[in-house]
Amino acid sequence: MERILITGSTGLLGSALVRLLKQQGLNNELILLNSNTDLRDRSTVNHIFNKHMPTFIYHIAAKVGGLGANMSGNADFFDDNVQINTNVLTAAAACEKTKKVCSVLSTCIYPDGVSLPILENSLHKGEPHPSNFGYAYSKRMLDIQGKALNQKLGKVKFITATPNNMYGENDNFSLTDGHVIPMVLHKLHLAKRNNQKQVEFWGDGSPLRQFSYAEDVARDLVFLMEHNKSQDTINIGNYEEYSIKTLVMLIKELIGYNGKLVWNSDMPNGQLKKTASTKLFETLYASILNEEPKYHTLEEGLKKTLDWFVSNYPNVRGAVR
Ligand code: GFB
Repeated sequence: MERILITGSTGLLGSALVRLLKQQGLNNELILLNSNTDLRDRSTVNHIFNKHMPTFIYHIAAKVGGLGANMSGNADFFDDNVQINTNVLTAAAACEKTKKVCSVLSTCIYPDGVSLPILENSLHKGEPHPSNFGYAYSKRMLDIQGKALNQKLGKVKFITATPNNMYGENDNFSLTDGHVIPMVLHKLHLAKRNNQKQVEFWGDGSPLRQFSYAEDVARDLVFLMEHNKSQDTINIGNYEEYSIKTLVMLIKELIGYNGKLVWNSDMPNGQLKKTASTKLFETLYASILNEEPKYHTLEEGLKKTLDWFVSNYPNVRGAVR
């Protein structure tokens, strides 16, 4: 029986992956770690590997956050993620039972200002956007350590995938540290409930982002674990791009908020654009499954996320109590 370890199994992407693998009939095979397990502690990680000797690992756990959290926490994003990643990959390399490890990067780690759409081979060709350099370099080191360990082992045991901005159920809806979709959804939900006259958003709404519903990204990870033999990262996700202003209008419509939207240019825009090509993944997917990978449209994904949020509020991360 395979033993499939998932770090970060209760978060946005981890919980979507657990749901998918259970739908595929896996259950006893799953070893689920959540944020109660401190992966920054090497002896804790080694104990888990000695106890479970996992055969496959989805390494998803990370210190993540939106633009605001990153700008005020580059040191902690770097420190925590480097410790977590180094401990997990070193233990996985030493565990002979472990056949393959799939780790997750993010399109925000690519160099800022490279030609668009971003290709995977530009990963180390320049500095990332200053708003999230701590997180970006910690994730670049995940790519580097995986390749160094593959070289040491003489085989490709460590692969990575690079999704764009993810959203969905079990996200962090914090009104300070959250990403744009959960934070805007939360703000507009409260504004409607409390009859607020207006709601404020960051920047001027002009930045562009690609958004992927976490369940679709989970599907892509399972595909890559099974079929990807390359150690070079591969971009995944919905290629469609939206301005933040368009996104906010979509959520406003979905929630039915009729108040005024205010843009605060004292708050950061962050990176203006980080369009990433998904051609490599689409080609690999079609070559094996003879079809295009299908993604929820933003409207479909937002609707599902909003329904989940409203039916679970305030038992969601970042809720106002
Ligand atoms: O999702 P987000 O926080 O992160 O912000 P990034 C996306 C865009 O939404 C930025 C704008 O242009 C923000 O200025 N925005 C407008 C808002 N109103 C709001 C608001 O109320 N809250 C938030 N959060 N944003 C992150 C990286 O960058 O992307 C992380 O810092 C990570 O490391 C993540 O990689 C995927 O897309 O700008």
